[in-house]
Amino acid sequence: MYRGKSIAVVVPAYNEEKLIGATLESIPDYVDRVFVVNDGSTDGTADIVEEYKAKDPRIRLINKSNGGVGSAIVFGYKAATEEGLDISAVMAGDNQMDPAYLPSLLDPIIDGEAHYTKGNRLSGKDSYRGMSRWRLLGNNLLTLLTKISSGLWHISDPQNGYTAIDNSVFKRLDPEEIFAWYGYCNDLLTRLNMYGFVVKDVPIPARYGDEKSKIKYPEYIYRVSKLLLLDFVMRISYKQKSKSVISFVSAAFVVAVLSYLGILVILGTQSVYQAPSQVFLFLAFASALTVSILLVFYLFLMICGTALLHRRVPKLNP
Ligand SMILES: Nc1nc2c(ncn2[C@@H]2O[C@H](COP(=O)(O)OP(=O)(O)OP(=O)(O)O)[C@@H](O)[C@H]2O)c(=O)[nH]1
Ligand SMILES: [Mg+2]
Repeated sequence: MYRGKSIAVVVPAYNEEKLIGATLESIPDYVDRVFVVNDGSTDGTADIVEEYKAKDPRIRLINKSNGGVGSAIVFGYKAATEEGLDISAVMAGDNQMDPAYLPSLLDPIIDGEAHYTKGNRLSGKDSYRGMSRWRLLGNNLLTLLTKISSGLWHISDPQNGYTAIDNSVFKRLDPEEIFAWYGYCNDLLTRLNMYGFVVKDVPIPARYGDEKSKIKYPEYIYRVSKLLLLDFVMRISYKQKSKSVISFVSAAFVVAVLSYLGILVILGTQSVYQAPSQVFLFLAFASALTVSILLVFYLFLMICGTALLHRRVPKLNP
């Protein structure tokens, strides 16, 4: 228990025989349950976890067929909610997450400031030390794209897997909808914002050691870019149902119509008011064109979104 709340740690592990032991040893005493999700490792990961399980009754090993890191984490979240634990944190099986920072992820949830917290390695110069230049560049680019996709403008380092979620919030999501592969963290951010849940960044420095990343970059770039685009459309389509978006679009439509009417009036009276008409004509035309382009873009998104939502209807459970 930590500050009166029961804590689960979900450990996704795929071929982590080298580092899974160190990861499990480092999990703090106040953690109530540890769910190691091993999906299809071909090395000795499962055997090592079994050894630790015999010594530490908090550990539960979940073996499943390989479905990607996202699906492994969702499996862990499901097990934790089924066992009635209050909060689930994620600590990867490659010992990249420093347990000393776990309280800073749990506190905002317990204090009612956030439903989901995540580490941020981009908060200052010292925090991204150890990250290669390419990774830093990629991370910054993904930060920008995820801000646009998810609408969470205050969030950086979306790829950070060191997170914690309020399990009462997880229960309300549709787990089958969450992206199964590496972009799961970006997808979860979009869904949480879409439903109005609060996400908070916690500065946590990067920790790199002997681990080997399993990410294959060409596949990663293709699949995650596609996901970010689909999530953007999904979010906008979902939000369009809200009153504020409908009134914003109606207001934009009125501005466009009035601007075009203004142009017609100016053209009609041009011979009388020759001098000022050029400026007004230009301003009215520019505003009408801008608003029209935005409206066309918006309608295009709506059409795509409607088609998309037939496949992936976002649901929020009561
Ligand atoms: N269960 C399961 N775990 C996975 C899978 N793919 C990756 N993982 C685990 O998820 C964690 C994170 O994966 P990494 O490949 O290290 O990716 P990352 O930590 O986001 O990126 P790096 O900074 O490059 O290490 C590791 O503990 C992996 O063992 C998978 O398909 N199934
Ligand atoms: Mg890693």
